[in-house]
Amino acid sequence: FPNRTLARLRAGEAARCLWLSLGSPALAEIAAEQAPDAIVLDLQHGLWDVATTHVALATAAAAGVTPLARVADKQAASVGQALDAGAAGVIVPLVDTAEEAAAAVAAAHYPPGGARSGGGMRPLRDFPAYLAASRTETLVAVMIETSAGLDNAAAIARTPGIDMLFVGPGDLGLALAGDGPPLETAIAAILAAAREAGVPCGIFTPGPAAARARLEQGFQFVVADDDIHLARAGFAAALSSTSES
Ligand code: 3PY
Ligand code: MG
Repeated sequence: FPNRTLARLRAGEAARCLWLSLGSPALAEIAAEQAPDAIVLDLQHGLWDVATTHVALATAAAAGVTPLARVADKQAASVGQALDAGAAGVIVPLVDTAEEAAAAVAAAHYPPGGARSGGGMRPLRDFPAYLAASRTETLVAVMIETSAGLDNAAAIARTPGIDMLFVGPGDLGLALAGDGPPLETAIAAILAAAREAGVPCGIFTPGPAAARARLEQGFQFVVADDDIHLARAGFAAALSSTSES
């Protein structure tokens, strides 16, 4: 807090994140030094544990970069743990219905608006200040990446307290393979549902070219790159440019 990414989204501006899966606080420090709007720790598929998550989120916050977590699942405990660790917002995967979206909002906010439990080393350092800031500065994004989520995208987008829809093209592609609309048709429908509700829409993008294209399409939050892709591409390019033949 303050949440630079949420401020940009609320102002109708775009935000770019760096997505980190490899579980390295050192890599988070290097990423934060590049001054993205946000870093996202992937707690669903990444290599993060509780201790490395705490360090990486603090490193980002100290650099003025919004520390976000894509949480492991849509359970309230997963949302609360990420926020207690210092995340200024959560990206909740696999949200199917408006009820689940409302549950994600409730999990991220303290009473009376929500049901988050008070505790944790970071919130408790100065709880009155944290409590006040958390009410306006906590970002709640829900992922649309299932057939049900696609069907319910309009209702999910209208759920009070949702700050952003975030498309997961990987899982959405898996869900729609075989039957269902083409992936790009589904993605466009989710973007339209978000716009109709006046809610920003983000999408996972595999690198800068895809990120630029999605920004031009009207998405407001994109992944400029992620550590797995960058490491593979960087190492492969280095080896190929030093090969003998
Ligand atoms: C997806 O594409 O399914 C994602 O969850 C992106 O991280
Ligand atoms: Mg996914």
